[in-house]
Amino acid sequence: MNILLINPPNCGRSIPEERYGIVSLKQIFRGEPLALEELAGNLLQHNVHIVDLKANPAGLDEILSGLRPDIVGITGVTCEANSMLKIASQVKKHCAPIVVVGGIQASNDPGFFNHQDVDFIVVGLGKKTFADLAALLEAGQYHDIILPGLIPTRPGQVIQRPLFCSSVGDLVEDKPPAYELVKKYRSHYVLEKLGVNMGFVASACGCTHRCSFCCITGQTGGKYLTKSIDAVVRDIKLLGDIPVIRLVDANTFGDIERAKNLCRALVRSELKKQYLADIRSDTVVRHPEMLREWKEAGLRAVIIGFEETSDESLSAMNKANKSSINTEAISILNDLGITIVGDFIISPDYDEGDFERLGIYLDQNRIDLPMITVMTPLPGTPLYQQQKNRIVNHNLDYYTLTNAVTKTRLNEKLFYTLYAELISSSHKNARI
Ligand code: B12
Ligand code: SF4
Repeated sequence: MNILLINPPNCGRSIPEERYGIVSLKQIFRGEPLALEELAGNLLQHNVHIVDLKANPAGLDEILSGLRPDIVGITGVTCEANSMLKIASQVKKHCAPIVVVGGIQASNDPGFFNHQDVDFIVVGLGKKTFADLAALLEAGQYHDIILPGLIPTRPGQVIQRPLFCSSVGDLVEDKPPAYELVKKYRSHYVLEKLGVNMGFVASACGCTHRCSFCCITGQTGGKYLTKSIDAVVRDIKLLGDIPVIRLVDANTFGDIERAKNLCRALVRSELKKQYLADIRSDTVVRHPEMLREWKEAGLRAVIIGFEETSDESLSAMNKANKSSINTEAISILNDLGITIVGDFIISPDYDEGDFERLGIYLDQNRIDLPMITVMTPLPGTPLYQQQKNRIVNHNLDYYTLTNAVTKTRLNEKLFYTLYAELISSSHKNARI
């Protein structure tokens, strides 16, 4: 079968830019489409291609001029959902392939893709399901296909998210990501602050926590699934001489014994890479000795969801963490010399005092690169259930986490002005 896997272009719209000319809040990140490389790794018996429209926005027309795919797979996050449908429509017009969508938005809000230009929606990790689907289609079976997490579309009818949890078998870890399929785009995948190439490796999927705003739960049904240490080391080796590895897991340190073993395996393998990985602040506080070992193994930076500065706000998000723990983690990481990328979430309910309070916190605590987003009720999350009646902007193009889609308490222009000022002042000494 000819299989084409598509990464949508950088998209997402910006209210502050469109309404107030504030351009500094729009974010453009770079990185390889690991989801598609993982899927492709289990499809190599087919003629499989990846087109990365973030790296080459004209890439779809170019590849379609020489290829008639039998199956098209499209990935995407929430702000890319409308673009995914546009791409589906474009490929359907071109050669009527079977169109399959998957990824974080499809997993959390599959109903959005119940559309005439989409044939199947995949909820969850999908690496096994997609390969099994391709095999059935190749054998000529187009109907009555039942596979874990697979939803055939029925436009006009209501479809339900299946009660499905991914399992460790869905990682299909014996089939590594097909990194070679994005070779021609590799020069685009740079860590801009350092100007060095960065490769992505998934070592674990999902998270057992239940933060109300977070869409990760939808990916595995709340399970934490880990790859074997050997598979992680193998994937890092496959990236060759790329110096910086971003472990893209929602939490690389969700199983402490495994995290220690992974660290020791990295040292033993003498890979000499630098690593960026996500961790919770309570893990840092409970296991500083593990972080010290990881620092020796090459851990350059950690990404931590601090989210808010008060226990009350953390509790309202069901973060299961404390402000004092966040502060202690910052101090431990500063002492260890590990760079901190710190995620914070401002609420559309923020007033001037709230912006000031966060600004003071960021002045007083050394977070090397604060990443500040706006609380967004992403479809499929508990926060969405709480806030759905307050949403004033339903266009998913704006669900970039840098727009307020519920009404701001402050005058909207003032809200975005203070948001932009906070980012600008907190990034003055930013480094990674
Ligand atoms: C790496 C990453 C990126 C990369 C993506 C590289 C790319 N695709 O080009 C970059 C840096 C570019 C990026 C950008 C953004 N990101 Co990002 N990113 C991540 C991160 C850290 C890891 C994703 C990943 O690679 N996982 C590993 C792969 C293997 O897992 P996966 O993506 O879930 O894919 C598996 C399954 O879902 C499934 N699957 C996926 N697609 C498909 C398709 C088909 C057909 C099938 C069958 C299956 C399938 O198969 C895969 C293998 O099992 C996640 C957080 C996290 N830990 O998940 C945030 C995350 C996905 N990003 C997020 C956001 C918000 C963004 C931005 C909007 C940020 C911004 N404001 O600009 C932009 C979006 C791009 C844009 N502006 O248009 C949010 C998404 C929330 C949401 N629901 O929308 C997340 C969850 C982080 C968060 N804060 O919560 N991101
Ligand atoms: S925000 Fe982090 S800790 Fe909370 S559920 Fe999401 S991945 Fe887990």
